[in-house]
Amino acid sequence: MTHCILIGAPVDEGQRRPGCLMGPAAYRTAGLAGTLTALGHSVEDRGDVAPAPEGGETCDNPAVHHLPQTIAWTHALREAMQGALPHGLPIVLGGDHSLALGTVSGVAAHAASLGRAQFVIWLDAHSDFHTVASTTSGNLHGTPMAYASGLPGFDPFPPFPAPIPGENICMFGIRSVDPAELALMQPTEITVNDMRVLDEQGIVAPLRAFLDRVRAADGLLHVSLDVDFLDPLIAPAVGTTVPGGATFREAHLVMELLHESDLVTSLELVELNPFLDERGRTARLMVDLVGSLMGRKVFDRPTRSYG
Ligand code: Z70
Ligand code: MN
Ligand code: MN
Ligand code: MN
Repeated sequence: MTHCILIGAPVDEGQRRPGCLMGPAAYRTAGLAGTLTALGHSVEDRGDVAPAPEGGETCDNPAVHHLPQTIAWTHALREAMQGALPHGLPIVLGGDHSLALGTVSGVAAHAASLGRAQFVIWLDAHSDFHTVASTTSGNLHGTPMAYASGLPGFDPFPPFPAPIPGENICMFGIRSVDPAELALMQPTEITVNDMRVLDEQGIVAPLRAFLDRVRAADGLLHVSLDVDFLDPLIAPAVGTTVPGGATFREAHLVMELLHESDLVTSLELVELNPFLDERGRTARLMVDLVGSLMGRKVFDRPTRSYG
């Protein structure tokens, strides 16, 4: 039994397609709390976070938009995460992916305070490895992994509390990387399981390999699930669809393996745009995936032999 702490993060400023701010309400409407309690977990809904006061920050890159608002969210979400982590499993209901600037700051600061290593699994079509200086779209949802890696080029932001080493970051589902991101990621030790890797090796072996490293290091594990990790045919409610994403079965399998690992210490659901959904199907799928991550099984008998 896990104490789940729901944190609404109605962040919409990190991209240009309005609607992600409705994400938290859609997850609640799709029955997230009931799904968790039905699995035997306790649920505490802390409501929606409000951004900190804006600071009027500016930067040299004219493409960047909503910088002060994004920094204001970063402060508030870092605090919300740090406040929740000692009490249970935070499940952040986004909100576009710029919210991870704050949530990952919070988990990294928490891990550092415990003297434990922080690991991140990034389930996304995109690497989100731009800096404030390198982004050409100006959409700051494309930056959180570079921030968490401690890259320079985030001057207007608070310094990232405890940069996460590349060896501790594992990406899955990657199929859209801008040239500048590629150049920034190349020298890092980040494991990038792009769709080529998943097609050739399947998703199980690379995921197991990473989870073994988290366990060996007694690390904390943050899972960031971007809707566009999934194929747009099953998850249409997202502003930036990229064909060739994870299937229904692959996504549930990832969640089931994460459950069995018992290593996940925080989770965020990002980029759902309910305004683009078809009768709530994407929101429901995301809730079902959380169900698998939290222990739902089709057939609950130890018939499988792993390892
Ligand atoms: C592109 C950019 C992005 C998410 C789109 C896309 C970034 N690399 N991230 N959707 N989650 O604009 O920087
Ligand atoms: Mn605006
Ligand atoms: Mn993303
Ligand atoms: Mn994405």
